[in-house]
Amino acid sequence: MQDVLSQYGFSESDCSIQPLGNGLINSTWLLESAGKKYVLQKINHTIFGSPGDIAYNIRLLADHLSHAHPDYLFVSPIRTLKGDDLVSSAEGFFRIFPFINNSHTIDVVEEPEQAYEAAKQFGKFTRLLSGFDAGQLKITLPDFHNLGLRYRQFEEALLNGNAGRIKESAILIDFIKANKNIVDEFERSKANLKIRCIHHDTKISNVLFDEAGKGLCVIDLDTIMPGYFISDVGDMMRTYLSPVSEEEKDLSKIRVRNEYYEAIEQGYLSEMGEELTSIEKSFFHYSGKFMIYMQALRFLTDHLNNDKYYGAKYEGHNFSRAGNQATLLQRLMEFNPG
Ligand code: GN1
Ligand code: MG
Repeated sequence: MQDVLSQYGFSESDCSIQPLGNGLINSTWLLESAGKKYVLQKINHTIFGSPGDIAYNIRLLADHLSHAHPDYLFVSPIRTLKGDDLVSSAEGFFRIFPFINNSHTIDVVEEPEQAYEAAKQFGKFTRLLSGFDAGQLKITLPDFHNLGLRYRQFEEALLNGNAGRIKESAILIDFIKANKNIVDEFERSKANLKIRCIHHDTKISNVLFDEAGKGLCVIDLDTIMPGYFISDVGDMMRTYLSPVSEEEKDLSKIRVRNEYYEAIEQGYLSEMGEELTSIEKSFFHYSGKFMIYMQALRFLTDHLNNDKYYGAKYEGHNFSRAGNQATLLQRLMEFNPG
């Protein structure tokens, strides 16, 4: 790490470094040096093929927002002594963000107000960038939320994946196939959805809160790309509606909570209500089905492909996550908002 730290003028002997957060893709640490806190992150280069594109996007947005909305808190990386946003070392690609004082993240939504605040922050982010041409952004993960492609990757895994796992997953595979209409609806909806600046990873731990519990800003900016609002609203439904996360193995605990659904809707529309067209609004409820189905599909596909994308902390981990998400989808399909 010394090689990386020295490029910022830090020395390993003066720094304390502790693991931070629980993201599945990148590695994150809290770095403390000379009484100041930072967030050090190693980008997963296997997944993000061009880390320089991420740095490019964040810089482009930071420059735009600092002119168009100077009061908006947008956390961009600190620069190295040479002025770079990103360090490439023998161990990979690293960057350092300032730690926002008196801020914290949460891992589980425990109050509807938290869902409201988070939804408001994600809505605000897209709204403030409505005057920015999303087409200028580099595509950091091609086809990230292309549900049609995700389905084709699933079909490919059924042909060439782990045969034993395919056999054991029959019930889940059938459930995914039986709900393929969600993919077809995506293909039909696209013509009606505007291309916007979308965060694409709106889990609650990607929002910073202040001490009073108000949302401060959004973080984890690597998947900001042109996209559809259903990605952000849907991922909030996926991760805020149920009292338990995708890691829960006791499926009886998975529920859809109406007050959280309303909080997402009110929070997001408090910012985006005037931005979304009425046709887009008609896809609001579909968002949740879209994202939960996609996550079930991605976890199941990865299980069939021997966990090569997400990794697994125990045997059958991605199978368990896929079953969790399938149950959540089932609960959402039974749910009537209001
Ligand atoms: C990954 O790394 P993390 O936890 O922010 C994934 C998301 C999934 C999520 C599921 C780049 O996000 O798309 O929804 O896991 N990010 C990538 O927990 O694949
Ligand atoms: Mg992420």
